[in-house]
Amino acid sequence: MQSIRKKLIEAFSESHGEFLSGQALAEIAGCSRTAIWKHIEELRKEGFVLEAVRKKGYRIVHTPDSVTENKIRLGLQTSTLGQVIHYEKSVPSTQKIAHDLAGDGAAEGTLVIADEQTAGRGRLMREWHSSSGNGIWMSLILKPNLPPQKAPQFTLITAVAVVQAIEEVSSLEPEIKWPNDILINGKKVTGILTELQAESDRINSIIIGIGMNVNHTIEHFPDAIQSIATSLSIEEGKPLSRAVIVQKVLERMESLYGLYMKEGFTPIKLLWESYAVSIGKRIRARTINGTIEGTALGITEEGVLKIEDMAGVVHQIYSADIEVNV
Ligand code: BT5
Repeated sequence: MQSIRKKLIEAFSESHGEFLSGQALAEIAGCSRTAIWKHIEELRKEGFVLEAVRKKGYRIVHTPDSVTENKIRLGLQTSTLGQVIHYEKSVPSTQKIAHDLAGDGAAEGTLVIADEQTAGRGRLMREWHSSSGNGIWMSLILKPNLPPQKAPQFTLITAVAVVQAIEEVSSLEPEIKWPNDILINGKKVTGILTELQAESDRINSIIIGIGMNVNHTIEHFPDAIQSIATSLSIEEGKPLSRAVIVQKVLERMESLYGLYMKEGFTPIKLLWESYAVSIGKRIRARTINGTIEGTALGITEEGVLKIEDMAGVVHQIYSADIEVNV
C-alpha cells in the first residue's frame, strides 16, 4: 500500500501541477486504476485537494499544512534523507521512536516526525515544549562509518543545515549559539539533540532530534519560556509551511553531510563560524564540572569550543550551556 502511495506522490512531485492520467498513474504505480482511485480518495481525506478532469486525469491543486509522510514527500529533493518517513500525530518523543527503529536496523536517512510530542526532551532530560500542529518535531537517523568521538560534529552540521533552511524560506537571519541552539533576535527558535548508538570504536546510528518553533504565537509557549523562545512566524510576521521547511532541512543536511564525509569537518567549520554568535565575545559556560568565564575563541577541528579565561588559560569545552555577553 505504502509503496503505491509513495510512487503516486513522486509522480505528482515530478508533474509540477500538470495533469496525470489515471492510466499513467496506474502504470507508474504498477496497480489498477481502481486502486489509484482509492489512493486519491485517501489523499483527499488527508486534506489534499485533487482536481479530476475527464480525459486529462488528476492534479494536485492544494496541499494541507501538515507534516504527514505524503506532504513531506511531495517535492522532496533528496536521494537518502527522508526517503523513509514515519509520521505520527502525537507521540511522547520522536527521539525514542527513532532509537527503537535504529536498533531494529532502520535505513540511513529514516525520518520520524510528529505533529505533537507529549514528552519532548532536550539535553540532560530537560523538557522540550512541543505543542500540537505548529512546530517541527523530528528525529533523523544517520549511519556514518565513523568513530563515536565524531558525533558532536553532527550537532554543528545540523545547526548549519537548519540556519540555511531558515534563510531559504524567510528573510530572517538566524544565528547559532554553540553547541545546539538556533537563535533569532537573541531568542531560541530551534534546539538540536544529538544522540548515539555506538560500539567503542564505531557509530551504529546517530539520532539527530530537531525541534523547531514555526507557527507559534507567543501564547503557545508556557510562561517559563516566553521570554527566551520565539517562532519563525513571530519573527517573520507570517505563517510558514512546516513541510517545506522539513524538506529544506533534509536537502541542506544531505548536501552538508555529503561534504563532511568527503572533505571532513573543515568546510563545515568555516560555514558554522560564519553563523556563530558567541565567537570573540565574553561568555559564561556552565558545564557539569563547573562554570568557566572568558572569551570564546572559536571551535577546534573537532567542533569543541575554546574559551580563554582571565588568566589566559585556554579551556576546551565539550558540552555546556552558554550565556553570551556576560
Ligand atoms: C535542546 O535541548 O535544545 C534540544 C531540543 C531537541 C528537541 C527535539 S524535538 C524532536 C526530538 N524529540 C525530542 O524529544 N527531542 C528532540 P537543551 O539545549 O537542553 O534546551 C532545553 C531548554 O530549552 C529547556 O530547558 C527550556 O529552557 C528551553 N525550551 C524548551 N522548549 C522550548 C521551545 N519549544 N522553544 C524554545 N526553547 C525551549
